[in-house]
Amino acid sequence: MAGPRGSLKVIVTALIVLLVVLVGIFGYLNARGEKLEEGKIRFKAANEILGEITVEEVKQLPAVNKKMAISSTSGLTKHNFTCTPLLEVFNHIDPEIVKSYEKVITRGVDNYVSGVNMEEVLEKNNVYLVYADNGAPLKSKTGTEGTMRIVILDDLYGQRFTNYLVEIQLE
Ligand SMILES: Nc1nc2c(c(=O)[nH]1)N[C@H]1C(S)=C(S)[C@@H](COP(=O)(O)O)O[C@H]1N2
Ligand SMILES: [Mo]
Repeated sequence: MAGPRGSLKVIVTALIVLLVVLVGIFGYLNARGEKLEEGKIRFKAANEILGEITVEEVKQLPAVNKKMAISSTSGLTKHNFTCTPLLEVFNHIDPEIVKSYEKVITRGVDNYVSGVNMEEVLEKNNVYLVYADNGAPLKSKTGTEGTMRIVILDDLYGQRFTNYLVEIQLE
């Protein structure tokens, strides 16, 4: 029967089980919070999530085609992008965004980080959210589903063009 030693065992076992369950729950919540999928962009300010948009929703916004040649290490590549102004995307999430923040920090699924100023976003014919090139949907890093990228028409080189875009942090 459960003497003093027996009940100590029960308590210790119960505590271990409780700890394992808690670690599991926190691990799960954390992994869920961190998991960013291509084909979807999360908008964040400090630690607050302002909203999310999928490539299917972006396709419903006013679309334009933009021709451009990009200089990169792989040489000059010719593009005909199908895109929507990043400004339209912000206004779709919340029209207050463009008034409330100055910096737009863009992050790819590979953790590539770049950015533009809100002033550039407000310019005509400059910052676009692209989802197709030469008539074909942009391929994700793994080459499977659709993805999105930021393109800045005024930039001669492609360094600031965040591919595989998954997150936009506003400051
Ligand atoms: N996510 C992500 N975006 C990125 C990069 C990267 O490594 N990862 N490289 C940048 C650089 S240096 C250039 S020149 C262009 C290259 O564009 P491309 O992928 O169309 O060749 O993407 C930019 N965007
Ligand atoms: Mo580059």
